[in-house]
Amino acid sequence: MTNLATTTEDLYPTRVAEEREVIERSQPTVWGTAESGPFTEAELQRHETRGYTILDDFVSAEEVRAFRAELDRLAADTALQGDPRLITERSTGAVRSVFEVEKLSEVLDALARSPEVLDRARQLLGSEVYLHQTRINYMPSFTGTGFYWHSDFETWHAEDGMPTPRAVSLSIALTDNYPFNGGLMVMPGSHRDFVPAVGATPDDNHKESLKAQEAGVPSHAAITALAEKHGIDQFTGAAGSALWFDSNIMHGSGNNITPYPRSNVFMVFNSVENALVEPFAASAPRPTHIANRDFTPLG
Ligand code: 6CS
Ligand code: FE
Repeated sequence: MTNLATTTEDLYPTRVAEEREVIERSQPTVWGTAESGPFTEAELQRHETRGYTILDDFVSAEEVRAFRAELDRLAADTALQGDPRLITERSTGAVRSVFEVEKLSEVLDALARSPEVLDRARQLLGSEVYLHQTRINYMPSFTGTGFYWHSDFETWHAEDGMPTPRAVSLSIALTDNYPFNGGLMVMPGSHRDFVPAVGATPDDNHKESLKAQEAGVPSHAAITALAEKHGIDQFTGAAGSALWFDSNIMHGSGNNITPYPRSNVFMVFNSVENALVEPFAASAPRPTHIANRDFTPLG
């Protein structure tokens, strides 16, 4: 059995010494077909082109209430104090994110395995899937800080050893997403451009990057070129709406100074044919609560 780490070619070199050309994505965005799941042909074509799909009323008001109750329960759970899965806001100490929620909440575990979710992830990725990462983002009111422009796949490739962008994220809004309360911005079509980042990954980078990302962030020049080429869309939607987005789409969110929190549950599905190997640009793999290494297909 050859050691995958040495034979998996690095198709997307990043965290390099100096600025490099954008790498054209060599993999599809949609791997399945209209026959293989709930997305229609038209929806799949738009997802292939834009790199994201918005589904209004993806979960019911009742489910939103149940997920919000879990969000509040986890944020208040004293047993989670000091747990590495709980990330606080640098400025206020307020809860910013909780990771690995499928292991902390039966309600959210059931959501990840529900046909509405699982069949769509399988269809987009054209294979069995497993959970690479899950988190709840609180984006609290008044002091919630956002996430600077980045590609998730750039981080997952560099720090988690994800070979190709054959992964998709689902973000379900648990509060109303307005344009003004730290809503997610995406550059439609940018998922087809891989932007190599400049600068080596610090050891234990995740200890800082989950509060504010420094390594792996594209340069102003790269962001400007990408924004000129693709434009910027803002994801707004009522609580219960869902955003499916490609692992490599350039996205970010602003701070939230309004009285309205912008909370969401975030689940990342990776193809079982894209299982993690050794990190491509980091000294050690990240902990499994951030990058799951149990590739058993989700059922
Ligand atoms: O490092 C990560 O895996 C996380 N960081 C961000 C900003 N988005 C994706 C992911 O949750
Ligand atoms: Fe992200």
